[in-house]
Amino acid sequence: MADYFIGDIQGCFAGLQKALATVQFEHGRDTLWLTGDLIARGDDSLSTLSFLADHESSVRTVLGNHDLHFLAVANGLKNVNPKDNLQPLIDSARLPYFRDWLRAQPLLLALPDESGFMSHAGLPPLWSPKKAKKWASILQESLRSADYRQFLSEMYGNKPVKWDKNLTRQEKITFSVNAFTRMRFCTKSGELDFSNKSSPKSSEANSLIPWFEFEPERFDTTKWVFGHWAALMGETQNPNVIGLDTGFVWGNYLTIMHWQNHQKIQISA
Ligand SMILES: [Mn+2]
Repeated sequence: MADYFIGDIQGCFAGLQKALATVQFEHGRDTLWLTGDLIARGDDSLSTLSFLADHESSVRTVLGNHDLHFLAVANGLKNVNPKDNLQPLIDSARLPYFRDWLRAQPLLLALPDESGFMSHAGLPPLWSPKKAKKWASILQESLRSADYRQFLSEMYGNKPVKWDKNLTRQEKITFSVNAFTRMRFCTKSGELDFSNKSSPKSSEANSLIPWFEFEPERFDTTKWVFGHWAALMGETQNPNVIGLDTGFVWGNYLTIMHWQNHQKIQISA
C-alpha cells in the first residue's frame, strides 16, 4: 500500500500511463494523489479523464484552474480555447458524467499522514491552514450544489488581490478560487499577482516572492503539496513545501513521488 503523488498531467495520458507502469502502480492497493490540472493543453484529455474517473476508488485529486475552466466551458459559460485541445472531451457522449465527476472533487485535501495539505496552487498569504479548510469546504459545497452554474459564472475575477476579513462574501469566494487554483507570486505585503508565471530566480520576478515565502513559518509544522507552477521545476528550497508540476506538457518531465519513502521519479516527455 503506497501513496504516489503526481504533478499536473494536463491531458498527457501516455505520460500518466508510463509513470504508473514505472512504479508498478496497482489499483486497489495503491493510491494516486494528483495536484489538479488533470486536463487541457496535452494531447489526450478525454482518455486521461476517462481513466481517472473509471479508477476513482484509487484516485484522490484537487481541482486546478484548467479543471474549473473546463467546467465553465462544459456549461456554456466560457468558449473553448482551441489551444486547450478539449474538443474530443466536449464532444464525448460521457460529457455530463465527466462534468459531474469533476465538480465533485475538492479544492483541498489532507495529506495521507495528516501532516499537511495539498491544493493546486498553494496556501495564500494571511491564511492559516484552518482558513483554507473553511473556504475549500464552502467552494466544494457550491460546486456540488444544484445551482453550481451560478457559482461558476460568478467565480472569475482578478480582484480582490489581498485577503481581508471585511471583504464581501462574493469577494471572499473569488479570492479563494484564485488562491486555490491560480496564485504563484505575491508581494511582500501579501497581494496576489496573477500575471507573472516565471521562475523566482528570473529577473521578471522583480520584488515579488513565491506564496510559500510569505510567512514561511506557516509551513514549519504543516507540509504543503502543490502543482500549477511549471517554471518552478519543483524548487522551493523548503522540504515542507513540495512542488510537483515539472512541466511535462511543455516538454520537461512528470514527477511521481512515493509519499512513504520520499523518493521522486522523473518521467521525461
Ligand atoms: Mn494550473
